[in-house]
Amino acid sequence: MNHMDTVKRILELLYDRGEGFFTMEELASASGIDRADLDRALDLLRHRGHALEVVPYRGVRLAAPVRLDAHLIERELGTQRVGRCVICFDQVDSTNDVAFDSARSEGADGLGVLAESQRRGRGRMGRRWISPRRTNLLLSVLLIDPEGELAQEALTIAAGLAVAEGIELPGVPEGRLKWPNDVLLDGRKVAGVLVEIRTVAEKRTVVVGIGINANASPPDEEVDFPATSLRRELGHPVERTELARRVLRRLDEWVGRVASGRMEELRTGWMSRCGMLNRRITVLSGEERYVGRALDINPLEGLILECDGGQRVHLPAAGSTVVGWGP
Ligand code: BT5
Repeated sequence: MNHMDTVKRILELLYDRGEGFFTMEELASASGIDRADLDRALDLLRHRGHALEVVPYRGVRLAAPVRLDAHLIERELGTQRVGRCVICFDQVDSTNDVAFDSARSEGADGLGVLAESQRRGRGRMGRRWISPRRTNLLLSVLLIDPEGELAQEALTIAAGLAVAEGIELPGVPEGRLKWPNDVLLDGRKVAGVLVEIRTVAEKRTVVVGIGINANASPPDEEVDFPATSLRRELGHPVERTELARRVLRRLDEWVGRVASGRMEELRTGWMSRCGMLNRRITVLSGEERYVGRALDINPLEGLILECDGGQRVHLPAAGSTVVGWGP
């Protein structure tokens, strides 16, 4: 085993032990190195940003919150496309931008970009995404789509479903989707999705950006819709590595469905988690305001609304926001 493999192995051992400690002797022997090499490997882990807690007579463990680490996320992930390669940053402007910037690299399709914080995290239509450092998941997945198989509308729904499934933990209420791009728990926003499309090196390139409030959410006065976090729902902190892995796996499945045109599965998935079907809602779409009953979703065309005047309209996800809903 080379030096880097040893460091990865030590990280795995520490991570898998969770809150438990490893004595130095035990850790050295489990990773097959001597004490001096172990000290060097632990220094390297610290250098990579992992906080270690060393307690006399007990040993060493990873301090919480565990820093997001590409190796721990990629390890035996088992996905076809999404997250085959992962990179983690401390701070970036926006993980969506980093993903687009990586699109020219060899084998970039499916790349997952995570960051501990963003300087300019964005939502749709110039809005901001707020997330304190090292608390939540800020994730972007790059998909190179030269054949145009991945429609923006469909991917937005797919990502919402992937998040709703990925955050399913005992004690968390069922994730509901607020069209087009929000995931709610008990009527409060826990995650948002931002799908962006650009042409890079003459290829259609899609980035699915996902922000999940794992351990913190902005106070009500900072957002235009009430927010929540998984921690708030559960009453205890949430480990982000496993959460990222679950979301990547679900996203892999849903992206696979979109790529192979299985839109009916998307529609069914959305219907089963939609909190607004048959309710009277108000939608701002572009400059227009529509009030009516949400009838259906078409994963390629958007929301089908029966307006109060009786006419039916298809509202595209891009540029639309639900601003109010009633019974
Ligand atoms: C979204 O936009 O909900 C999409 C958010 C996508 C964020 C991810 S993070 C990783 C990737 N990199 C990026 O730069 N972005 C993506 P929208 O529907 O426009 O909602 C934005 C609105 O949600 C804001 O105007 C606030 O009112 C509210 N908001 C901001 N931060 C929030 C948070 N952490 N939790 C809940 N609501 C929030």
